[in-house]
Amino acid sequence: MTRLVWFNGRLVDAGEAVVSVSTHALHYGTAVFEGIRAYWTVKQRPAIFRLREHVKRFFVSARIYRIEIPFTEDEIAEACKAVVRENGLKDAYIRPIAYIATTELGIKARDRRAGVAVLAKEWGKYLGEAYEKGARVTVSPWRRLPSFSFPTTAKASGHYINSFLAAMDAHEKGFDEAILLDHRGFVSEGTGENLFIVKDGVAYTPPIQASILPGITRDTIMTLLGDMGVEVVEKDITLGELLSADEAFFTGTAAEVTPVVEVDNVKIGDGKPGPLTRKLQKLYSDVVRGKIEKYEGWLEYV
Ligand code: PPE
Repeated sequence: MTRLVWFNGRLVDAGEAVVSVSTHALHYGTAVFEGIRAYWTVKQRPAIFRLREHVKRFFVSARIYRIEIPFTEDEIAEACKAVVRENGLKDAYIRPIAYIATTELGIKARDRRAGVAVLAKEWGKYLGEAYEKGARVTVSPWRRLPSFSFPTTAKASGHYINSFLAAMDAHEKGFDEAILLDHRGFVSEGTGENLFIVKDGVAYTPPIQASILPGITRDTIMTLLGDMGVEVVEKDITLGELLSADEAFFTGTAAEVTPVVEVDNVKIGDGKPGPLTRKLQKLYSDVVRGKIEKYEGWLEYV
């Protein structure tokens, strides 16, 4: 992480942005967070990609969990810009987090006021070489929890204990990433990415009902596909459909567009990143760097 962290309303040295070991969120996972990227643009200035949508999701996640953020959406958006600007970053990964700060033990927090921090760091390719070569993934033995267990549309820290298990399992087995199925057995998403498949020129992605996090990158890609004249269908995807796809790729703020070329050693298509995936990778990277005027509305300059 970088030197300056926005912590409860002001920029402080990272060493000062610390919490007590009694913090409610540490014991019970009661925090919500965001992952946002800033990119160095053609205007020779960094811009934050879809900042407003991320900040909005942050507040919705907090509202669902009744975590009381003592700041406005504008203040958090400004904090995101400040950590990029004041740390002198060009490309940055920004991580706002709001956590139940009470140090009183007990699940039922009487005081649900949040501590809030916004961190920033430089974060290259999320899945490393897989961005170019394509990811080799495994289907996790751990399934996504259903939306009747917790609100899967919220980006809450506690939810990630499931992703953690799946990611560790995949890593130990020598894969780049895991794909999780939902409780019914349909394809859900990666540990930190949404998934798309392409079959006969049509793109498919699992629906909200498949316990996915409704990704902002997923939304971006659906818009870009639509504008390219490619049909996108949200529907339940079976493992068989995934394995017989022509192409597959992950989307996410951190992962951007990362090809998936193998699932449990079965090649997807010819086992190389597909042509539509490549095209989207390039287009996404142009869009976030402000190279395409049509999509500049998604950029908020720092
Ligand atoms: N599903 C999950 C489970 C998820 O964590 C992410 C983001 C997505 C889908 C894609 O959402 P979006 O970023 O809005 O397109 N994962 C974040 C966390 C990565 C991490 O390892 O930490 C991210 O990409 O920032």
